[in-house]
Amino acid sequence: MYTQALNSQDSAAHTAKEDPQAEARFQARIDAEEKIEPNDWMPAAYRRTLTRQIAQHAHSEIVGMLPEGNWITRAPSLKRKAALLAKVQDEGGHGAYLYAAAETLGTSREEMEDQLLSGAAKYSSIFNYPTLSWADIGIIGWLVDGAAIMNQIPLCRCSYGPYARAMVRVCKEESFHQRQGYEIMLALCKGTPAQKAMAQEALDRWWWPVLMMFGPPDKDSQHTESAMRWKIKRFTNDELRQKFIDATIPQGHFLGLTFPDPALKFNDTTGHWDYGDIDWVEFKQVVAGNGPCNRQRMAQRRAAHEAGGWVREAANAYARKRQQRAAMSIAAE
Ligand code: FAQ
Repeated sequence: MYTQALNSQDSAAHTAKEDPQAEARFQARIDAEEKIEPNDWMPAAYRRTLTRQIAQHAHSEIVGMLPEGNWITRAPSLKRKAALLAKVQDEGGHGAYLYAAAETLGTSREEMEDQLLSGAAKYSSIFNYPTLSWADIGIIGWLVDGAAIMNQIPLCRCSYGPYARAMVRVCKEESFHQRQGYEIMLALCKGTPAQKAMAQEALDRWWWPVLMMFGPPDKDSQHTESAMRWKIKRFTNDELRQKFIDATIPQGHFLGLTFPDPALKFNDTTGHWDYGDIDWVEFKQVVAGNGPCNRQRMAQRRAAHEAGGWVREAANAYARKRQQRAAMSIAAE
């Protein structure tokens, strides 16, 4: 998407030598809300943190196809199947834009894929939970996409141009995903007592893991301070989590559902919903690879990568053939 316009890896723009004056000019551009583009000078740490965040985001979209993909063959109607197929394809597309945006920072897609498949790279904790019932598909759209939108709308104003631009389209698609999820929940909650119970049971399992999507509390977040200074992040993890909770509680109450948090209470003084303690030990376990589905997800990704080997070989052979033909026609001129 962008890489054809880039300077080579060893260009002056890419190898950002630490230089206080250049850093001050860079920060001034950020403070003036200018976008940083791939060939611009940037501090090595800015490049590193963006590559990390965008790659993790891309991996999340790709691994995130698995829990919902699990239900495509079991969707309860043709309409639901068509919508779910389209949604899962959209997530694959988001992964592709994000890998392209990360490549502009100098790391190849192959390297990023290797990091995912070797277990060296992270992806969102939420995709390590199982989808046990059809209501889980409603919950993923309503809450997981809802949390993703809350986090990604501010990323449309991220200082790095390619990431910000990719986010604009991603957010449009995520908002369709969120609405289709909420509509599934509405249908279940207006349905039979068994359907309503299925919706409640799904909310009980997913609520706390969804709150973990926003990352560790601010006091434990390693990257927030620098990411805010560089205007990669516009809000802290806790700020976004609170915004999400405030927006979501009334939606859940409209469905007639109860959130599995006895401490949840509207605070008239702050104007926000107070909530109970998140189990950060569980979060750390899931991120460390010990969640309910981590091993299954990675096994599925590795198998898909191996099964797609012939496509990569064919694409490379075709690219070589085109290059040879182009070289021959130049030689013949
Ligand atoms: N899971 O210092 P911070 C979606 C890691 S897309 C796993 O606070 P930061 C679409 C973090 O990477 C969902 N790891 O980090 C969809 C860091 O590790 P490192 C993904 C997590 O970057 C819907 C360490 O903890 N969205 O759902 C998590 O400033 C439906 C310290 O944390 C994005 O990636 C976590 N939940 O803030 C697809 C959005 N949280 O690298 C299919 C972009 C934190 O130092 C179906 N990313 N960590 O080893 C971000 O906004 C940020 O990266 C945060 C974390 C907010 C996720």
